[in-house]
Amino acid sequence: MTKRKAKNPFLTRRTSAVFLAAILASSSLENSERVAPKVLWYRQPASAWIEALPVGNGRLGAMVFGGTHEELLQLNEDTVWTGGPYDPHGNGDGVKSLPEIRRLVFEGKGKEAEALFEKAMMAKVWDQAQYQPLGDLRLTFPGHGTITDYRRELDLDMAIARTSYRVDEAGFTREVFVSPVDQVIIVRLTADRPGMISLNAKLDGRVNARRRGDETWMLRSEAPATLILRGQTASFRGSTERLRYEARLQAAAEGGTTEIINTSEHDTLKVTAADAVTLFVSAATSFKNYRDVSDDPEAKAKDDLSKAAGKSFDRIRSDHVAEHRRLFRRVDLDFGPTPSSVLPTDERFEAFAAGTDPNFAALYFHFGRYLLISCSRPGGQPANLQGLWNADMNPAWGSKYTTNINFEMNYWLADVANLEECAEPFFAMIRDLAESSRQTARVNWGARGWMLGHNTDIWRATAPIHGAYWGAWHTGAGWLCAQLWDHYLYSGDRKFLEAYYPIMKAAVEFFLDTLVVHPKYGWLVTCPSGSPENGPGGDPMWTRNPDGTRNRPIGISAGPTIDLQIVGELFDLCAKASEILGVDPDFRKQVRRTRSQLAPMQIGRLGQLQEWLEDVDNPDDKHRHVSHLWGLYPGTSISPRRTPKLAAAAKQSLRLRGDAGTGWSMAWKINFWARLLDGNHAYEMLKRQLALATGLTGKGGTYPNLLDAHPPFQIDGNLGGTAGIAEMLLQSHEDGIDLLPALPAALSQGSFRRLRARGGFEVDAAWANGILTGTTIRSLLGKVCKVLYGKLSTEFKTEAGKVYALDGRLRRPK
Ligand code: FUC
Repeated sequence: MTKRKAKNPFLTRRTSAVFLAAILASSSLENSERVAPKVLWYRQPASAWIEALPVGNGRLGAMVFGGTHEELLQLNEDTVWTGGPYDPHGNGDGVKSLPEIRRLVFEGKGKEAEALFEKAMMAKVWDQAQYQPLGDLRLTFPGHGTITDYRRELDLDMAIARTSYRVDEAGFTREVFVSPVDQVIIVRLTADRPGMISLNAKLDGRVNARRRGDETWMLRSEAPATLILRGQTASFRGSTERLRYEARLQAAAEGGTTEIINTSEHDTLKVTAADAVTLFVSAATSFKNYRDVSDDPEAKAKDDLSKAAGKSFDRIRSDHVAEHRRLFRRVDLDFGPTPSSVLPTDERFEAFAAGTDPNFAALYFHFGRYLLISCSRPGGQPANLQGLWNADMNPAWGSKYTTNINFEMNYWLADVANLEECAEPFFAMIRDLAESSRQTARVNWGARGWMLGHNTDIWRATAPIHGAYWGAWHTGAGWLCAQLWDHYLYSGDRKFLEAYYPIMKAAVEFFLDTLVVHPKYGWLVTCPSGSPENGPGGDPMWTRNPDGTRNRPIGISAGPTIDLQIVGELFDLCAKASEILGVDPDFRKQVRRTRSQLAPMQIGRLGQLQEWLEDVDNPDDKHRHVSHLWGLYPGTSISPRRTPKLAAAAKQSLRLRGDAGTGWSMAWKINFWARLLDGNHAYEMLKRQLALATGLTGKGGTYPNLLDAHPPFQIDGNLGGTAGIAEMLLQSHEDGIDLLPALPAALSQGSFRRLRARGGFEVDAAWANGILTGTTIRSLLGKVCKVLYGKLSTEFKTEAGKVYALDGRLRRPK
């Protein structure tokens, strides 16, 4: 370890051996099972958000900076959004203009078609509500001098952020976690000698300086030693009611004195000379559901706080750790020890890039699981563009739900990483959207059923926004249904299928009512639609005019490839679901008949899979969306084994698009290459994704805190990248469990435990020198198990609950 330069206040005298011993000691203390410690750690506090560490219980979250003289926790609650329930629909004549919009599209008059779409179909306001920060908790520590032995870490296995350091002879430790059991944020401060903890704590709300919004907040205090932050978010045009929120901070000090200091500027909670202090933060809003904001934030926040304060700290902590581990410890994965594993997290990027620290990819995988567990739990809101963690009053893209890739990507890992509970908020949101979008289906399309464009917000708004280039695409409901169906394939949960079949059926009904015959080809197509955020010409068209306006291709089109894949797979899965459930035989026939009339995928002049019905792909188009490969991943209509020609064309499209990209785009490419069974190329994408991003450069990569850089930040890259690592090691969308289907040479050693496969199996596997050494398969549903490894395959009957071991040649030991 290098010594810190003198100007750095975080002096440290330890050697790397001591650090290693400390890590191993801490890991063996609480977790003897761990192969390599699942810890992010740093030698210095976070100087910016991209270095701070996220903690959360699905609903409440904090970014922890780990300062020594001052600590900052940026707070979030997942229902703090601008506005309130609103009707997003505009005054256009929607369905009346539909035939004319279609005529213009089919006649190649895209510009006119976009203009009419925007006049007839757009939302009242061409945007949606925004996700907002709750506020800040600031702690200052009077009397702290020079700091030594500083260490800051995020223990993924305990879901605890820890900061420790020495001031003179005294050692200080601070732990922060958000309990899913007790619904509070906990900050626990201790020292290794008595009477050493003195602090001032402040809560702060936010007001939007840039937009001069009408949000308000105020601070109050009440006995016993409680600070209260009470506020209301800005109205969003069209909403008649506004969201109210409240956060409460209370301290339980052991020894010393605790008081509230009231000044004209700010009420402060002051603790002096305590032996230890536990801070409790609770928070709640008036959100009941997307149509109702009549809840009582004060009562909820008080209740959570008083319940938690009545419990011992040790009990709160152990309940928290046990609940986190229930999910986190289900799965393990390791790519073998490397000397660099002991380095601070921000120093491992270099070794990973150099190829000497492949196990950094395992840490990234565990962090992805940790993030999903921390930002998406039953009863809460699903992970938005930033998961749960947003410190900005004007977050990029509103920190909303972008549904033409990002929202769906957030949940790709849920089943394979054995975290199906974490997808519950995703499923619940789908239920809401299947209700709220019926109006959009009716007023814009004159159709039954439900549909979804490229964006929604907490109020489940579904009228098209941004402009026709973005908003004309409308097959999001089909995509969501494909992920519902996939969950059924993993879980075999018939009740789930019964509950969601009506939603799948309603998504199909929308397309039965809106697909039209293409006048030139005679096939059924969607129209008007678009290939998400792209148009013929693609990226090279995005030039700027002297007056500052931007040129872009025309997006509106008929039957873009992604739509044909999504609608085709939706029809297939709905027909299968009706068969399994033994319902709707006539409807099933109609669905299958209509499906057979859909336009097929096309291979174009460059050998590429065409993005549109016409062969107009620009070979120089490097656009980050690769929507026409939806059928390769997450869809299943393109496969190197079943449809080799389409797979070869998909590969050519991917080559033309190039390897560059940011955030989620890179994560998607990892999954694409894994599905194309090219592990080395998938790993190349992972290397680009896991390259250190030190600032908001726009170049993508990963920040020092391991969050994904899609400047500023989007969680989809983390969660989709995690799914991509699993996809290299285990696939199950074809006929059976495919072991190590895209194993990169760089990950030639390793093992995983309890990844899930479709058909109801949990799979363990180990390999060395790039070759499988054995696998263990736990049958959950008692189905026949087919296993593939390279050219080897085997098939056997199973009993639910039983475990089956195979060697590296897929033989059952005698
Ligand atoms: C889509 C993407 C952007 C961004 C945004 C949230 O518009 O094209 O890159 O991820 O969603």
